[in-house]
Amino acid sequence: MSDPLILHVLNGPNLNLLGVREPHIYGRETLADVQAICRAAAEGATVVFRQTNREGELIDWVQEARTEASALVINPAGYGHTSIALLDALKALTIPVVECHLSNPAAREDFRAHSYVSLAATGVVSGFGAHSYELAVKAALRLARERASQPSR
Ligand code: CA2
Repeated sequence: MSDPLILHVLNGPNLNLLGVREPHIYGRETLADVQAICRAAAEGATVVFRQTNREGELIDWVQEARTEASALVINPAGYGHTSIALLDALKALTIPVVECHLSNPAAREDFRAHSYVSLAATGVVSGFGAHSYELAVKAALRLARERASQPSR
């Protein structure tokens, strides 16, 4: 039997405030609700779900995903627009990486249109509120399954 898939879902700064402020942009769901959505979408795959307000901690977790996870979903929040260090960490990964956003940053302020994380992402899901996470989890696990079924080179 194939190994069970392990999905890491990482969340960057201020996402702990979800559901508390700016529901017109980010929706009414809390981060706990988003976590439940991810677990339901993962259909039995192990989900490691984390949030941090610290750039270094987020980078430590990306490095951990490199060796521990079958795929990564990351909402880098503000660090997606600013952090070359986060991009460097993501570039070291060989697993599928899906960038996920609640809002559609490209339709907001100009400074949100650029994402360093996108340069290392396999794909991006944005603009669907908490549903973005459901789509991102399913895409990441599908890519991980495809990868697992390919003969290793
Ligand atoms: O749409 C997204 O998911 C974002 O990653 C959210 C980030 C923002 O900087 C990105 O451009 C797009 C902001 C996360 C802050 O979340 C809050 C939630 C509720 C209240 C205040 C902040």
